[in-house]
Amino acid sequence: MADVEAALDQAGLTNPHVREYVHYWADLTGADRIEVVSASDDARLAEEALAAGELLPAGEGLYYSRSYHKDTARSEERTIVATSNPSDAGVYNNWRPSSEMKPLLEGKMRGASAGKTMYVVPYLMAPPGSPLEAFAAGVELTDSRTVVMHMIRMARVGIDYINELADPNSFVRAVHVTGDLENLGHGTPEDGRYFVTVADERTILHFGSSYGGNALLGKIAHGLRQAAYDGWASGKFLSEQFMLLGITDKETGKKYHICGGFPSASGKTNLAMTLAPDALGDRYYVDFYGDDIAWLWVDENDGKLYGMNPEFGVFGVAKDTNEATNPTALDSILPGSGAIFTNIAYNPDTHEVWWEGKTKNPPEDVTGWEDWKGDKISERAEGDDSPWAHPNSRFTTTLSNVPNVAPDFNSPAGVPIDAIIFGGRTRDREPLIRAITDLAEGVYDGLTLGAEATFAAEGVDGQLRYDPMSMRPFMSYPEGAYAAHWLKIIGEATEAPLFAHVNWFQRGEDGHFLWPGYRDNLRPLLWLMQLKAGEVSGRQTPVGIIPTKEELNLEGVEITPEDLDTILTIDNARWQQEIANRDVHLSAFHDLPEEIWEAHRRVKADLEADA
Ligand code: OXD
Ligand code: MN
Repeated sequence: MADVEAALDQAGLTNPHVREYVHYWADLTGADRIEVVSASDDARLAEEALAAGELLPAGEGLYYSRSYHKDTARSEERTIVATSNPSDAGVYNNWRPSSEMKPLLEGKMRGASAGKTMYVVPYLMAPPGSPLEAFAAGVELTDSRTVVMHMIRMARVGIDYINELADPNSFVRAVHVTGDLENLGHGTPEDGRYFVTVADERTILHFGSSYGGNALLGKIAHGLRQAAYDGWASGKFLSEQFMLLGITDKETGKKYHICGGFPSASGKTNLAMTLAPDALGDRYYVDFYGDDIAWLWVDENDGKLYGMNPEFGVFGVAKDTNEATNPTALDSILPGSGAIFTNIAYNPDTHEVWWEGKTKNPPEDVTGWEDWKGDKISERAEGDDSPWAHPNSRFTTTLSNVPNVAPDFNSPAGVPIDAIIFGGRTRDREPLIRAITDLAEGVYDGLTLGAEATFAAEGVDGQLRYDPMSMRPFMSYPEGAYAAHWLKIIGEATEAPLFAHVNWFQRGEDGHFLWPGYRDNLRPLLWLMQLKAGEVSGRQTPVGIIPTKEELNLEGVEITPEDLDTILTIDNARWQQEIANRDVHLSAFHDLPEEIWEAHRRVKADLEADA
């Protein structure tokens, strides 16, 4: 049994509530040793992890890890939000009573860390001094050293964050126990994995995974699910799966901040880290703030809407990250950056790494190369063309490694938000950009965000898999209340942000993408800022304002006049089909505010009138 007192004393951990919490879980999980961690322990932890074979060297100051082969992604079916109030149940939050979940999780975790070290990871999901700091502190207990190293990159980690809390009892209790990964019955009726956020007790209990999305509890479980619940319960803020970037017009000196949500595989990280297209680089500069989470609030003094990224790092999908799609991401994982790669292909002889899309073709000489499972490429059966890297393989790096990280990314004040964008992924119907000036219509647009099914098995062709505000897997309270909370928070701002819906993915009949995408995606955003500044007026349509051809800055873009017409046109018939689908989608949410239904009816009527 661990000597908890001695470990906490030695680390100087004085917060009595944290001490009590560590005691409780050390006893319950049966961990052999307790170690309190700060970011400054990283180099030692890395040495230990390399010596233990948990990490492998991937170049100077770079690390490679593999997770268990059935443990490579977030598991939405095993993720639960529990509270003591049945009316907290929504459509997506997979609500269960906490009276059922807590004993179940305690049962699974009892004795499950025997023989292991329990690391105590005090963290802050906010720049220190943030007005939302009271919601940002947490202490993750984990029995995995690689999880600790990921946490050090993804959150601000250190003992001072919890010793010096204004309210010493106000921190998220986040317990992670890996479990016996090979015997958890993944995907069977006896599946033993449970990822539970006990939201009204600010307690997170995750059992049965060591993969990032399930195990780095500061990020999704706290940073999104718990924070969304806290934001609603306190009435103070929103927590959304949003990227956040800044655009500076060097000519005028004006700076704009845009945040927004994109369903997965819709290019959110690439947009967040984008650079200005070459032709516009002399005039515009793009600052990176965050690629995955934004907390939004209205400042009590100036009444403006502010946003900040609560994270400290990037846990990015590696697949298709390359010089063309995301050069800044590549620069953030160079030797010396401390980046950790997970589940990509690895060469133990040369310490090189590779993933699909890093280069056009995989390394020609396959000597030494292993796929993400550790199987030798040279020993693959004839015709085996399965990916070398897992499609959800990742790189983990700190924000400060990103070359265009905003100079004020760590500022406690956050940044004023000029626009909120939603990015769908649809092969037709959705124009390049449509701006929405009305708050309820903007929120309605976010609630009807989605991506089209990528292959037949996932859904019906042309029909969206709705992903409201890109929060479907992270919703922690009912959708009707969620919409009302959005209307309340944004409605309190003295200057409403502009909303917009963007789509980079329209295709021609032969399947080609109509818009070049990537760095050129900055162009519609520049138009949006001009619209906000009253410099352009666009063309009003039933579903928002779209740019005229003349208004979009297309200097240096290769696009045919026909393709440009298509991405700046509203296909009324397809839109009316979509409206019928939205009727069904929105009807599933109880207590949806009347303003949202009104917006829906207004858009529907306008489309009918315009047909
Ligand atoms: C996610 C992530 O799963 O950000 O969305 O990792
Ligand atoms: Mn995400």
